[in-house]
Amino acid sequence: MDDTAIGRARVSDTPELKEYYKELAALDAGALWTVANEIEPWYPQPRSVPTLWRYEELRPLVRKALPLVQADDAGRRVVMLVNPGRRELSAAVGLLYTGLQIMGPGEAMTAHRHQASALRFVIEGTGAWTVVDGQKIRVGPRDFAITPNNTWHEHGNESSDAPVIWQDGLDIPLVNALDAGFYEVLPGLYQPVESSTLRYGGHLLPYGDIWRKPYSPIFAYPWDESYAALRSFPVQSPFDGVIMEYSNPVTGGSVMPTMSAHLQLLAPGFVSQEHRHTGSVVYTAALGRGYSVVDGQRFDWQEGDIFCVPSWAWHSHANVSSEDAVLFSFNDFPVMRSLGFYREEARCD
Ligand code: GTQ
Repeated sequence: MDDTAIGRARVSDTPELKEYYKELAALDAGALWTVANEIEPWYPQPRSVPTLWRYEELRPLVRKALPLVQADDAGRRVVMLVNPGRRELSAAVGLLYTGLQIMGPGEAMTAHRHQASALRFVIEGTGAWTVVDGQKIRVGPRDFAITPNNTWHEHGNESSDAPVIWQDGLDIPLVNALDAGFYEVLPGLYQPVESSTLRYGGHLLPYGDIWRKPYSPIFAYPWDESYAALRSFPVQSPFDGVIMEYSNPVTGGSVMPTMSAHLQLLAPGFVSQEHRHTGSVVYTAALGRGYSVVDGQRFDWQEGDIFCVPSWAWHSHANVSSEDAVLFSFNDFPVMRSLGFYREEARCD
């Protein structure tokens, strides 16, 4: 990986060249060899850095937002997680956004839709609901739900006593990097609820129906069933423990075209091997405690903590406690795979 090798750009500045670069700049042009090694690195060079956000530290500030801003003024009352390597972008890692949204008892947000896809992972509180394209979904702690792009959605908290805090995951930075963002507020502000039972929630295809949409018809994936499935599966990945992908049952693929999500069980005493891959991942400690090593940095995590793994960073996960540890995560692998950008490597030394 030698930038002085033939095949890399290795032109030294001279007074004539500097003059020449000025002439090019005046015409809104430039010489490729001045930037070639930077814009075509040997391997991915993310500016996002491995970061851990501790729930214990964030929670009081998330709760502080409740009386400070009206939900209707904020649109959504969310504390977003900003990667310290790239503060100018509202992204947690790579082109993924995440945040902690708080909804007070009895609160309801207005309906909107946008080009970005969204997913939710409930951290605490029992009264959360969301209406996605007319179907009302109720979610509790550790449940996972999706709001595919351009579906009308609104949400709230119907409990009478405690706030709900859930994690939002969106591909907003990806949509913006591609200059493809659109946003609409629903005329009338609230969707008529067609059904308070999820139409496809029983995993049954209604008579006469052929599902042709590019996302999963299952909008909510409850924790109890997901955790039970993880616990019953005997095969472990050396890198991830018992890991399962939330999937679209129609295709067997990811729940949405741009983002996928996983749940993984690290059994007591499990210490993974290291691997790296293209694509960015945001992890949430769903249950128990453990640690992950990302690019040589150790992050000890416990329930509610969120951390990220930038593209191509070596990482491993461990649970040295005597209880189960479960990580929820979401990623941009579907984008990487569909563009032919996905690569993975195990550490062999
Ligand atoms: O619920 O649609 O955290 O549009 C950020 C942007 C949540 C949402 C966020 C959004 C949403």
